[in-house]
Amino acid sequence: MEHEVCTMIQKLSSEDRTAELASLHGWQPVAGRDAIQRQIEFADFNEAFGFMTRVAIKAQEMDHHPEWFNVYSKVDITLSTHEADGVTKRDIELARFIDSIAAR
Ligand code: H2B
Repeated sequence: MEHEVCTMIQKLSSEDRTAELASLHGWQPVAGRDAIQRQIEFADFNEAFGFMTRVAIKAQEMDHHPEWFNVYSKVDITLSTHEADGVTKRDIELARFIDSIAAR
């Protein structure tokens, strides 16, 4: 393994994770799991689903997908990198995109 190039995506260190979280909008660590979560409320279902559609297109482009739950105008999003079993820069990139399109 010593001479093998490592292509596995790495979990962020807890220092990096804390710093990245502070630069995001409204994201919280998930209790009992290495993941981050944000809940966003929109005006109605139409706004929420429009947002989800934009995130879905981005997720497909990135090949990195959210875990999410929607009830009417609320969308609950959890980001984690399954292959790393934790938060990686891919989650931060997707979170930044989400923040950039979510109404503040
Ligand atoms: N999304 C997330 N959140 N984590 C992953 O590890 C992941 C993914 N892996 N989307 C991708 C797809 C992988 O399963 C495919 C085969 O590239």
